[in-house]
Amino acid sequence: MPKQALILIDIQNDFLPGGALAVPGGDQVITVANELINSHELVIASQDWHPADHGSFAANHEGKHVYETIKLNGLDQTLWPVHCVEDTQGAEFSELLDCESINRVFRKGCSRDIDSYSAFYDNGHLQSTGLSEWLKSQGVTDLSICGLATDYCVKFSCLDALNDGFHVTLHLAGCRGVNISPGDVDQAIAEMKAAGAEIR
Ligand code: VGL
Ligand code: ZN
Repeated sequence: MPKQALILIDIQNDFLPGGALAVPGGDQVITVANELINSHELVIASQDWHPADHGSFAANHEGKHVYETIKLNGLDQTLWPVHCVEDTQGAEFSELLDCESINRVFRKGCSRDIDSYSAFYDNGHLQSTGLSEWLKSQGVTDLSICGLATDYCVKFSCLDALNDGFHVTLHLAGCRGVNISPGDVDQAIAEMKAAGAEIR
């Protein structure tokens, strides 16, 4: 028997207009997310949750700028503005999101020395957040995914979900991307589709 769950990726204040790492049109995903919440019995949310000294922040690397790429413990790392610092308002879910209906939250990016775009594994695939194991323990087979940002956390979450054997439907109306380079979002969608995601 198939069993469905909804995964809301990083619908947090810092990724919304006015936030530290605002995704263009990011606020437009909220109504779509709330509709999807209404049509799913099991709802999971990921939360980008960084210590203030996180290695993905340009401010923590002297002379480095936002959007530059560095090596962080051997991995390519894009540098970001300080965002989603643990226990700050920017890390909280939007107050417009129907958070009462979220069954479980999985946090990621909590270790200083490695980033975690995916809600499932860090960028080095060294550590699991526990999400995959938990979904399997609940008998979940099919995932609906929406949130922020299409070309980072949504993409890597989708790819990991497919890799772990889940059937994935990506809800495009509930996603927005950063597009540091024009075309990044389109390329991310193509990658998810090629990996087996159903695009809706
Ligand atoms: C994200 C960049 C840095 C995301 C998180 O949620 O897509 N992007 N941290
Ligand atoms: Zn982050």
